[in-house]
This record gives sequence, C-alpha cells and structure tokens, in this order.
Amino acid sequence: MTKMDGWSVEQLHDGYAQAHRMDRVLYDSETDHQRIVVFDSAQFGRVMTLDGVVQVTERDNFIYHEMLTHVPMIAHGTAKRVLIIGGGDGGMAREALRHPVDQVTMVEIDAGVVDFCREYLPGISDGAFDDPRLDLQIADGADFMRDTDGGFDVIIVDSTDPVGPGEVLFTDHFYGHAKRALAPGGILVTQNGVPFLQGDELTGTLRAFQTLFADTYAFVAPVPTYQGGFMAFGWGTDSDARHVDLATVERRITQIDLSGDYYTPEIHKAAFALPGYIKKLIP
Ligand code: AG3
Repeated sequence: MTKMDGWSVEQLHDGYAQAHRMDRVLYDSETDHQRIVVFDSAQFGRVMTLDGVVQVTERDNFIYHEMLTHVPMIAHGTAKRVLIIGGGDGGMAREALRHPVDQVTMVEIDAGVVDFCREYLPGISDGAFDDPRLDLQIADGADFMRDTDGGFDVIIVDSTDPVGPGEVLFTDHFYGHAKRALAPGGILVTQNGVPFLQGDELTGTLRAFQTLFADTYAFVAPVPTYQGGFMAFGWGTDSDARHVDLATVERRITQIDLSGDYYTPEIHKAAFALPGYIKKLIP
C-alpha cells in the first residue's frame, strides 16, 4: 500500500488496513520477541502495537478485558485461582483482580511488554502489577501450561493473533494442556480474532475444544480497534456455566460490586447470542 508517513498502518488482514495517525511516538523498539511501538492517537488515546498490529488502546481496551474476565468468572461463580496467558499490558489482570480471587497467575513471554506498558501505559494495568495476589511469571505460556500442576478455575488466553510468538497458543497440544490445568468445573476462554475476517481461527479453536470439553461455544463483543465487527472468544468447559440465569449473574455482580463500562448482566447473557455468520463457523 502507499506509504503513510506519520501513521501506524496495520495490515493484519490481506488487502485491508487500519491506520492511526501517530501524534507522538513514545517508544519504538525491538525486543527479543517482537517490535513494540507506543504512540498517542487522536481517537484512541495511547496505543500499543506489536509487530504493527494494535494490541491495546487506552480508549477501547475496557471492552476486550472486561469480557474475557467477567464472563467466565461470573459464570463460574467462585473462581479463586485464575491463569492469564499473555496479557503483558496488565489489562486482563486489572479486571480479574476486581474479583475476590486468591491468586491471579499471569504468564507473559516478553518482559519488554510488561516493562514498556508499566512505563507508558500505566492506566491499563492500573496497579495490578503491585497487587500481592498477582503472580507474574515471565515465561513461555505453552511451556508453562505443559508443566503446571494446574488447579485453575478460569484460564484466559490473551494472545496475539496466530502469527509470530502467539502461534503456539492456538495448537491442539496447548489446548489439551490447558484442559488438564483446569480445576473441576473450570472454564477456558480464548481470544479468537474477528470472525468476519479471520473465521478459520474460531473454527480451528472450537474444533480442538470439542475433543476436550462437554460444552464448547463462543461469545462476542465488538472492539473498535480489532476492526471488522464482532470479536469472538472461545468457551470450553465441562460445566453448564454458560447457562447461568440472568438473576444469578445479577446477584453475583452485585455481591462483588462490579460495575463494567461494557459488561453488564444483560451483556453477559447476550454475548452468547451469535449472529448466523459466526454460528456457522462453529464446527
Ligand atoms: N490481544 C489480542 C489482540 C488481537 C488483535 N487481533 C485482531 N485485531 N484481530 C490483545 C492484548 C490485550 N491485553
């Protein structure tokens, strides 16, 4: 495509791009794993990209982070031990720690992401890295999953897209280890991209889930900077937590005084209402 000086142009999808004007570049550097750029934009506030793909923005990260934590944790009802794979910006930990958990273990492959985000995007983690309930481990998420003793009530895979370092987090092997790492009644959720543009990703994950779990499905939320309409999240569990009723969801939310900017009791239920084109991607 034509060069756009001073713009960050994401070309994750073939023949289709997203551009943010970089009003101020705060950081641009290669870590051992990937290239990190942090810049200020007019519409989305501060933005972080990894290898040119938008990972997190100040303005819209709440939608993604609230949905990947509160939906499984409220559905579970008594989640005490939570595992986050990836999520180096700390946004997922921030939301998970709003629940009465004993421990949130976060396994991020790239110490650089954690360091840069703490410095340049402190509002994303919002104190999560200083919470004594957070156990931060800098390690390969796939290795961790293979070796862990498990016992997690909720496992959240906050990966990049399946290119580069994030690719192993989409394999059958990894999901098998994740299943083993769940406590009885545990729930596994995954980020599965934007099905309008990346349908195979959702199909692939759910096909693997179907060999592992009694209940597999997807739920959705629109995240503006993950462009292309709804983003899909994978759901795998042996419990029937997906069918928790609205009154129970409401009660659990009230009990812990959780107020989301996107997540509400109605959204919890509605997130599992899938449009036809997404439903058809479920094998
Ligand atoms: N991780 C998910 C990024 C997915 C972007 N993909 C896309 N636009 N299809 C974000 C990390 C936030 N903690």
